[in-house]
Amino acid sequence: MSRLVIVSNRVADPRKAAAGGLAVAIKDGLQQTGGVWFGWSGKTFTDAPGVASHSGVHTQTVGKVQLATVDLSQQDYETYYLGYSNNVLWPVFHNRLDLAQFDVRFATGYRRVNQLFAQRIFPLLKPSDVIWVHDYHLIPLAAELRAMGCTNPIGFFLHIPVPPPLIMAAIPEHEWLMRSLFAYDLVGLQTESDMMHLVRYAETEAGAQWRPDGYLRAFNRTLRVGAFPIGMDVGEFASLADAREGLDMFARMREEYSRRQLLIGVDRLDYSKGLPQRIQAFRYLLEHYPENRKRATLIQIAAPSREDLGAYDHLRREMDSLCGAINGDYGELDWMPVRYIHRNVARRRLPGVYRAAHVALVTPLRDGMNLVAKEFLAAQDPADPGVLVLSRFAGAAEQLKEALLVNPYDSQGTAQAIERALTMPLGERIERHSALMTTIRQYDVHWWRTSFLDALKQAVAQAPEAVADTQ
Ligand code: GDG
Repeated sequence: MSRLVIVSNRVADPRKAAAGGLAVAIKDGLQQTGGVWFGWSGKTFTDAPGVASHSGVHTQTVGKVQLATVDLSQQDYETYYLGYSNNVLWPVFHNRLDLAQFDVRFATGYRRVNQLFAQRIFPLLKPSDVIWVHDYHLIPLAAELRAMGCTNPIGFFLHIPVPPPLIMAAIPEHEWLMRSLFAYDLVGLQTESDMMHLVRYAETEAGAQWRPDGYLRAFNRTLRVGAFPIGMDVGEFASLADAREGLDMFARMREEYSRRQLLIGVDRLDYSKGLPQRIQAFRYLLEHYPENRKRATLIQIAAPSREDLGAYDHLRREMDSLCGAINGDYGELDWMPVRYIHRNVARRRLPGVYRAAHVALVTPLRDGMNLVAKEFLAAQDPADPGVLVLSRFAGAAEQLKEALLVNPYDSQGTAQAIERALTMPLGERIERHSALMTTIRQYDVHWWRTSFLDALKQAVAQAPEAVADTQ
């Protein structure tokens, strides 16, 4: 059986309880076949940048898995990670051209780190290894590996959305990025609409031919493209919910909010998540449906994220101000509308918080998938479940059709949906929840991993020439 080599920006230690569903799924895949998980250590050093100055690979072995990491120079961290990954690709792919900072030094650093990764991974590879690269930090990695002579099967999964072609084309290096993608054998995206954006981009900007069986042909290469909506590990989350801390948390929340209806939001503090718009919609609810005053409380957990970036600092101040204003304007001595927590909450407590909530607000302005939506559903009591209010712009909306879908830019419409969720009869709640659970169980994270890897094998088995010949 081929070994699996996972490459991602960061590596999670699968032994740690804090690791989420994705780490669990990857660990399962790696444990089955044995393999390597490669990424940045999270550490930086201050020497001059450049390949020669980088220290070696740190390795440790966990069962059949080798964890391999490299440190980055401070300059590489600033240009590859903060600069190109999170100040160019993240905003543009989430349709936020206004926040993108195009700077040629960022692109240079991004390429340099992808080359560094390729140089460090290449000696670790065996001829029969299957390589699976994750996310926007590493788009050109396969091209760099191919340039060194790597002929292994290489798949890529993009965890974030693909923007419409004209938005993608605003990136000065978009042609290079696209050409780099064709060095993979398979590119996996979260949704059908992401897939169509990529195909339309490749057709119009690179003259690609799209075959209905899922292959794109351009740059003398054939690339298989598919939608593989990421799922969660329902079983892992259920056992977390049944563990002592999950149960304790649930009991404490239910007691604390016994006379209230609880709404929950759990997000990284990121401008893609629509947090200010969510507070505004909740404000609209209190203004126009006053029966919710002194009754509905929104707990918003906003885990700190990418705090070295200016846009995130701006968002933090905006949230402080909006939450302060809603509590100041509507709060009473014995009730505050919003409990805003700008801290990381331990993962083992999350299921208890989700389960105590009557409504979850998952209202990103744009999202690849959104696993919080699925976690909330998995944590519910099937006999008395809460209701999911979900943005139509989350990738999850393509799958979770029985949620109450909203346009997060529309405060009035979102407030109406929240009101509907808060007053939904038990029968309808059970019906919707049960249909949604069928979907998340069927398309869980194990389905995601195996269907991606099967498609990668199949894509490689179809030699490019053979595909081209059949055209
Ligand atoms: C990217 C894409 C795509 C959140 N707050 C805390 C906490 N979390 C956990 C949640 C969930 C995870 O973080 C967030 O996952 P999402 O999918 O919602 O969003 P991103 O972090 O933006 O992830 C996204 C995903 O990749 C996977 O492909 O779905 O679209 O943007 O698991 O529970 N966990 C803990 N404390 C917190 O305060 N422990």
